[in-house]
Amino acid sequence: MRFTLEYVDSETRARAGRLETPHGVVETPMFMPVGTVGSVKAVSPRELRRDVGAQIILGNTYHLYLRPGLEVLRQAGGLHRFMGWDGPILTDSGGFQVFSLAALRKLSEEGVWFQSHLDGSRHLFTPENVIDYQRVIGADIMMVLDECPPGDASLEAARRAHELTLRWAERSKRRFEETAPLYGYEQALFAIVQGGVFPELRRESARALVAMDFPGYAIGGLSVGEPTELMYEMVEVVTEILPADRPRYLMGVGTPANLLENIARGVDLFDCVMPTRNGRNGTIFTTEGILNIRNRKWQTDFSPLDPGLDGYVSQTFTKAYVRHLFQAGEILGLQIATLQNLSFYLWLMREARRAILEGRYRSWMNEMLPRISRRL
Ligand code: PRF
Repeated sequence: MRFTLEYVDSETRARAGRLETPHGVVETPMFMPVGTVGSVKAVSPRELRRDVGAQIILGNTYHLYLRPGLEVLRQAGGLHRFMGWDGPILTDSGGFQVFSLAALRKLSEEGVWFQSHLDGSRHLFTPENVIDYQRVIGADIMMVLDECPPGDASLEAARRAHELTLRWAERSKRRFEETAPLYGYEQALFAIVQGGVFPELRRESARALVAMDFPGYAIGGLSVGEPTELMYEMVEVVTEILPADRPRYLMGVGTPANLLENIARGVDLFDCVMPTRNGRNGTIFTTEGILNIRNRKWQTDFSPLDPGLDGYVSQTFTKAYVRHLFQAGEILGLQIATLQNLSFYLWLMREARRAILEGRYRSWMNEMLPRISRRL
């Protein structure tokens, strides 16, 4: 994996880069659609590529390990082949999902015991075995196992989680170096910075992980209930320390405005369920603002879903028609809403990248923020 910085903005800390993976190039800043169980819900890989313009997607070790299970993925020849997506895949380690989904978690130095949210069966994730699992999945980019404390964690709780995450990062890296890819292409391992909302812990975490020399760094533990301003402050504190020549990935963030603000603070990669999940409940992101398509006010609005995007879905279907599909409980409504939202997120990243390369990121962002945050 190779990361090349193409341009760093002089007014903000926004960056434009190129991440070369065995399954293709990712132009940063970039948003990764979430394909938790080996499916970006309601969208086919061909649509993801051709209509949305996705360059990389995210999968979850936790879900894939539980279902379909690693033996199926191994026999399929990895997740790319299994799901028919031949672009890059990043997998989350499972740490975060264990804490947000599983029952009866028991955390120790060794790892985390949990009960499956599907059938209650008991499992242990360790820093070592989640590396092995991500080898089987065949992710281009794997993540270390970490502990993500809640947004209101005390200094003591945040310190304990950050220190455990550091020890786990060492063990992850060791296992990574002792094992080999299964499918003939290289995989990369990214570290995860923790430290809650405490600047000194964040600095400690970032410095220690940088000393371990990972090819990329994620910022975890944010957008977990803390005030937005604190999230921005923590990102700033961390990106100041992370090496300029490695990609930075802000996990699980966020709204379109969150993306632009964090790009300005030096983040290159994002993932979030917001465009897909919110789309399925009728919240549609457009170049004109955010609308709830179930609202009565769209009943006879025959304007395109998004006049500002030139894709098939944005131009072909009207607001009135998509509202009708939601009213009628038609599956097509979920597909259209998801495609529109992902197309919008990917468009936003392409525009941000262009503004960075043209040296006008700050003015572009200031003009864009009110437009994309408006409730229609
Ligand atoms: N750790 C991991 N995955 C994550 C997070 C984290 O802290 C977050 C927090 N926003 C989302 N996904 N491993």
